[in-house]
Amino acid sequence: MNIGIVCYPTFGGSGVVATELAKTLAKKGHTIHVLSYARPARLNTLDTDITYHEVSVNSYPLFEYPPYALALASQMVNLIEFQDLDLLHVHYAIPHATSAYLAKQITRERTKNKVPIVTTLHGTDITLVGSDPSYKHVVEFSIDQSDGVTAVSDYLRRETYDRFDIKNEIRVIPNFIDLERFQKSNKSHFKKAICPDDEKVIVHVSNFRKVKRVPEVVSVFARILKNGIKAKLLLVGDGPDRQKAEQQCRDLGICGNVRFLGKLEQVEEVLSIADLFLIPSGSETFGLAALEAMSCSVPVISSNIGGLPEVNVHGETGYLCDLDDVDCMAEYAVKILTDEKLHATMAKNARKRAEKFNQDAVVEEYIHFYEKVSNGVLEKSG
Ligand code: GMT
Repeated sequence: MNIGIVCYPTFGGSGVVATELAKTLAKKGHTIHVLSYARPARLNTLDTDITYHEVSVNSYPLFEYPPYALALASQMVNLIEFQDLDLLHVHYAIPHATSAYLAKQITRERTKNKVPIVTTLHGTDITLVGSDPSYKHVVEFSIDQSDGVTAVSDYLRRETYDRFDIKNEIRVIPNFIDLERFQKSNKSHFKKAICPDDEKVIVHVSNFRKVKRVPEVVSVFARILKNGIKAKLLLVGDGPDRQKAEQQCRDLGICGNVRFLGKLEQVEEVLSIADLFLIPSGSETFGLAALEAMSCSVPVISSNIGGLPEVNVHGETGYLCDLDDVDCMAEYAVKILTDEKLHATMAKNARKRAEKFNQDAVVEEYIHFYEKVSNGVLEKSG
C-alpha cells in the first residue's frame, strides 16, 4: 500500500509509535510518506521506501498563532493527490484528525479521490487537551469523521467513549516494541563509569512534563538511599520539570547520586544497565517507556492509573501503587533491589510480558485494519 503517516516529531509518545510503525511497514514492502513539522527523532536512517515531507507554516505579522492545522491540511492534499495515497493514518487527534477531514473534503471535491483516513488516539489528545472545552467539539467531530479509529489501550478506548459522544467504533491496537533493539546488552564499561562502587541503577525516561511526576521519582530515590542502598538515579529526557528536579536534588543533598542525561536516542543502552524503572505518572494511557524498560528485562514500579496496568502486571513484572503514594513506591523499590531472587524473576517476567507486544505482530494488526477500512470505504462509495 501507499500510506501517508502524520505525527508529531517529538521524542517519545505518539511520534515514536508512528515512526516505528512507518519503518516496519516500509520493511514489509509498503511505500510510506511521513508528514510532520520537523523530522521525527526516530526517523534517523535512510530508507528508500520512506519519504519525509515537512509541513512549513508561513508566518505573517497578522498571525499571532500561525494556522498549522491549515498548512498541514494543504500538505495532506498534496500528498493524497501527487503521491496517490491509498490511506492516510494520523497519530494524535489534535489537529491531525481535523486536518485530515479537511484534506479529505478538498480532494473529494477536486478529484473524486476517496482516500480513507485512520486516526490513532494516543492519550493527552483525549484525556488532557482533547476534552478541554476549547477543542472538544472539533475533536469529537473529527474522530467521528475518520474512516477508522484506533486507541492504544482499552483504558483509552473507554475514556474516549466516556468523555465524548463518539458514534464511531474504536478498535484497540496496543503499542508495540522492537524486541531485537530493546533487549539487555552488555554495557559493562558504561556501568563501571557510572557506578564505580557497583551501585544499583534506577532509571526514569520521560519528557519531564508535570504529568510525569519527575519530582516523585527523585523522592522515591531519596528514600531508597535512606534505606542504605547504594544507588544511582539516571534521568533521561528533558522538559519543564527538569529544573525543579535539579533543585530538589540540591535540597536533598543527593546530587552526587543523580545524573541528568538529557534527551537520548539510544535509550536501550541506559536501560541495559538498569535494575529498576520508575514511572509514577499522573496520567498515562499506555506507558511506552515502561514497555521499553520491560523489554530490556527491567522491573517497573508505576502508578496504577490509566493504561499502565495493561502493561505492568502487579507482583509479576514489578509493582503498581496508588497515585502519588511515594512511600508505597519506595517500599516496593527497596523490596526489589534487596532481593536478588525476586529481582531476577521479575526481570524475566518483564521481558516475557514485553514479548506480548511484539512489533511485528502488532504492525500486522494495523495492516489488517487498513485493509478492512479501505474495503469499507470502497463499499460505501459503491
Ligand atoms: O505523554 C507523552 O509523553 C506523550 C504522549 C503523546 O501523546 O505523544 O504519550 C501518549 O502516547 C504514548 C504512545 O501511545 C503513550 O505511551 C503514553 O502513555 C501517552 N501519554 C499520556 O497519556 C500522558
